[in-house]
Amino acid sequence: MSLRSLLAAAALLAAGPALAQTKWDLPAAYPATNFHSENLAQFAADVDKASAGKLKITVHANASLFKAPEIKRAVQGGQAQIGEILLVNFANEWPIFGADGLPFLADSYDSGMRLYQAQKPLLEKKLGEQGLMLLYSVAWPPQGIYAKKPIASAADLKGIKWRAYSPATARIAELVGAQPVTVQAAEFAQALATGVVESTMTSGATGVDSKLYEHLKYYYDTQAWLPKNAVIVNKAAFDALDKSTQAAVLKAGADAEARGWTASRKVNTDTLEKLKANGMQVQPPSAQLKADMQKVGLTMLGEWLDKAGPEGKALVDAYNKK
Ligand code: PCA
Repeated sequence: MSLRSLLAAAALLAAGPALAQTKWDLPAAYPATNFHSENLAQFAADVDKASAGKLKITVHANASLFKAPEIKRAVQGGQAQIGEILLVNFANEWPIFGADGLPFLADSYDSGMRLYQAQKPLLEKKLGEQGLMLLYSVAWPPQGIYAKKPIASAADLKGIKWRAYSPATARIAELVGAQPVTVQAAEFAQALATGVVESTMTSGATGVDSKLYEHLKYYYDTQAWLPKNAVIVNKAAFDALDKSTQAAVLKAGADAEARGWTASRKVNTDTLEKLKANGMQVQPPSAQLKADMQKVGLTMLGEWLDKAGPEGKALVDAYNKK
């Protein structure tokens, strides 16, 4: 072998691992400091390590690659190989995606986990039919009401400009006579600063992410529901990985799910403290406000059951049995 071909062979060998490297993009909708995004960063690092650098996943936080409602389609179409979605954003596509957005159906971490277990086989089947895989899913902290002025009952929400993030949160606004404006988390701070919206229902986590305390004074901890993010993978991209890399992704996903649910509980406590430290009044809802919101929840459950049909009824029955 000539020196030149030896050098060429050596160069090829050196390039070997690089040739075998796969790169995935992971669009996500929430800021890099949000606990879901931090969990994604840890997940990507775990996959990198467990695959010995064969799969590199780049997390694009804060809707920098795709806007929240576009992420699912991007992963389906293969523009991104993996992505994080808010399931309730897709309730109009299929009601089961919206089950964890129904007020007071599952309103604690324990019941939220039971609802997830009941939902999971259905989610896996539906996503499977769409060429997608459910890798893992983590609940946001419980949802409460943010407002500028004290809210003693739902009547105090009449006419208020209400930021919605999903079909269900827009429906709540309609039912209490508020004016819904759909604004995703990445644009929330600006919408609030410019007066496009003046109230919302979301978690303490998003309250801190978007510095809602700069404009809003009251938080009513209604603990109404715990919507979930889900990390979904393009099935063809997954199938193209070698077996050991596939195993690394699945293991890192399972670890991220367990880590995420634990983090969510802590974030709930920590962020409500941060809202207080930044001057917000964080209170339980009055009996009247709670009763009003429960009534809204019952109306919405009825509407949802009508839309979701036998599949929805089976889901609620399975959840109640767990
Ligand atoms: N934060 C997200 C969804 C649910 C939550 O707690 C948001 O407000 O957009």
